[in-house]
Amino acid sequence: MTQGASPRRSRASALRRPPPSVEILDTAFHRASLATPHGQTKAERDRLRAKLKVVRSCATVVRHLRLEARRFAKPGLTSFEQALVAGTFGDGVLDRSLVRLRRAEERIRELSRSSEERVRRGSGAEQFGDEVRACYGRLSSFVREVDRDIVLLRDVTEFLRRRPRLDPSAPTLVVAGFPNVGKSSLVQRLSSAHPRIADYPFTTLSIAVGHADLGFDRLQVVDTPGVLGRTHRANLAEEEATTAVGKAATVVLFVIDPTGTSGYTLEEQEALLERWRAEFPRLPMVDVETKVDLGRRTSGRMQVSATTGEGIENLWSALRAQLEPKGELPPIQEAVEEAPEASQEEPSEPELERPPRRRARRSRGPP
Ligand SMILES: Nc1nc2c(ncn2[C@@H]2O[C@H](COP(=O)(O)OP(=O)(O)OP(=O)(O)O)[C@@H](O)[C@H]2O)c(=O)[nH]1
Ligand SMILES: [Mg+2]
Repeated sequence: MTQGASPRRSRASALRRPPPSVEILDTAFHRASLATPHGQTKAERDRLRAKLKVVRSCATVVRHLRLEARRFAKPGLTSFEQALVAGTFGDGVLDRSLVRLRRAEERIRELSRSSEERVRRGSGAEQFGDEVRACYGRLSSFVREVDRDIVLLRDVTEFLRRRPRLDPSAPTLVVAGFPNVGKSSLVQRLSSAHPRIADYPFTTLSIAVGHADLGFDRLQVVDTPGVLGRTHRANLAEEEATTAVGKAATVVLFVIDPTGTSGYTLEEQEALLERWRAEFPRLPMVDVETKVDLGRRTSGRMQVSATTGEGIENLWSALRAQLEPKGELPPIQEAVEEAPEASQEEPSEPELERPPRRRARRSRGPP
């Protein structure tokens, strides 16, 4: 299982590094210094050199700022990613940094325009030099003002890079429960994931995903860190798990270890299950007791063993019942109904001339 990047630790190490503005401005000024103006007279060349310095340095900085924010450009973060980031870095922190970066970009564009204009109207190498220096000075302060925002964006980008990208349109089973109860072992049984499994709490520190073929759909199976039943002072790993339950799950598989080997009592685990049921009333929650190979008991609840595979078929049936599409016709049904009409259409002239690959794709019906 992947270890979650601790934002606190990454922020501390970021403080030891030089601020991002140093590197960004170095690159911008270096690029600007490579300007080789052409012109008939020295005066023309001086003016053009000053103009190139102003425009290039500003453009390079804008490009850098855009790169820093590219992970958040359209289509943007999913609502689950937004909730994860808010839970870890604070509510609205990312948005505020993005706004400040956009404002800095606007100011730099304006600076570029006004400095270029002053160079156009000015005369003499000395005045050009003054304009360039003034522009560099303001550019430097604009970039320095967003140093903290750039560090934040880098931290968030790195944080998200270490988490799987969940497809928001695919059915998602979130496997959750107390620490050390056997969640990752079950995720391994149910999906393609190979999480880290160990006999101590908080082996899993951040979410991970595996996949399973439902026949009618591809299921995302999400492993989560353990959650202790406390209502306050949850650690970041616990918050991440709760966010996955609340924001990513189509169905939750709540894993209970009744054997005591996890170190947590049945009562505290059941209390968390009840709390979540009350908190997420419309979210289907399948509860299962695991480690049945260590001891059987009468509980009325489904019992499985991730170690021997006992009860896994039953568990799949219960999960399928929750995951199978209900109610409205799924989109595929509409496509089947529309298909005969579409196939009667005469292809137009240009379509007949299209390469075979294009035609083949058009004629392929729904599976
Ligand atoms: N006997 C037995 N042991 C199991 C079973 N499932 C898990 N275990 C053991 O329980 C311990 C914890 O398993 P994990 O799958 O890492 O539990 P987890 O809930 O993911 O733990 P955290 O990530 O720390 O929250 C490991 O030593 C597993 O080998 C089971 O069905 N039977
Ligand atoms: Mg685990």
